[in-house]
Amino acid sequence: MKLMKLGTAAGAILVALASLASAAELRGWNTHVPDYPVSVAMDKFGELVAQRTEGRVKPKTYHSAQLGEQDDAIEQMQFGGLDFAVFNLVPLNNLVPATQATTLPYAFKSIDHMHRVMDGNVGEVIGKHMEDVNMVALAWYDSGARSFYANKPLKSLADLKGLKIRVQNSDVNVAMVEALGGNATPIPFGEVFTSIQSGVVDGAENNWPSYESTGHFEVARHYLLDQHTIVPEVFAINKTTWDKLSGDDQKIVRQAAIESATLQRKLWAEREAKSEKIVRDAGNTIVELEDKSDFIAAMKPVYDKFATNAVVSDILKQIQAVK
Ligand code: GTR
Repeated sequence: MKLMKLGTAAGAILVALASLASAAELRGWNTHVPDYPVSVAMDKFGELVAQRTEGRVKPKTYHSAQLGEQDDAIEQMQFGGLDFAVFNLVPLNNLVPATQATTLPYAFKSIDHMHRVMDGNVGEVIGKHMEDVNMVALAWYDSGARSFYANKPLKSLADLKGLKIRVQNSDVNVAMVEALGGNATPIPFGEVFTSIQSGVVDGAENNWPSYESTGHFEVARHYLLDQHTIVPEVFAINKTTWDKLSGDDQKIVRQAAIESATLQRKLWAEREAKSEKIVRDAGNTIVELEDKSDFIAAMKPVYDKFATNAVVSDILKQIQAVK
């Protein structure tokens, strides 16, 4: 009644405020700095969803691990503290073993191969397994190929022997480094720079953009391009949040995530080239590991341990069957 007496403009403002308060504000987690391809694409997702739902759903991404490191974020996603996130699949390995098939060394032939695999049945199968931990997979982002770097010369695989290498928190990655004769230490992403600088570890492994954007390339100046893994990243939404959305809003949210992934893959290719240039211009020593056969042979115990269970071996077969 009172509303009627306030002029139309004031009434409209009140209605707008009321709908703002009821808009679903979704909290998104991201580990990267704001200009990173993942970050820009997640912001785009937020814009698209807010626009297309006319403000009913308003996603906001918190960059630079403001909401915690990846392992904490994975826990928060299961229990509802977060609504959406982009996760690298390696830190999901222990919780969702199906993801291990995509993070085993040399599982994918190339980045394009990884895209074809993840956009097809394998992406769906892994998505199903993620639902068991309250997450819905909406799209797959790129994170290039990962290689080792250290503050000591890395001219060949043999140079990794005896080095302390930071890995993401995954039993597969611990086993990979140990099979190469290194000592694996799981450390959160945000602590790797200081860990290398202070000598807690001798090196780590990552793709060009992360090697560059974190400044790791300034403290670990030897990069051995072995390209051991091509790890997909998942755009995931908390399943409870997802189930609360209307069917129409679910369609909008899924479509926006897919479009954000297309943008992310394009930005990724550009950023890879840019990061590589920055690192090369800084004078770092970059060695290409052309013959990967020793690396592949050394991975036998890793495959024996992780690729023999039914779920992982079935997904691996599907990956190999995709041309
Ligand atoms: C990056 C990845 C991050 C994080 C990081 C790490 O390439 O995009 O999500 O997993 O590697 O090494 O922890």
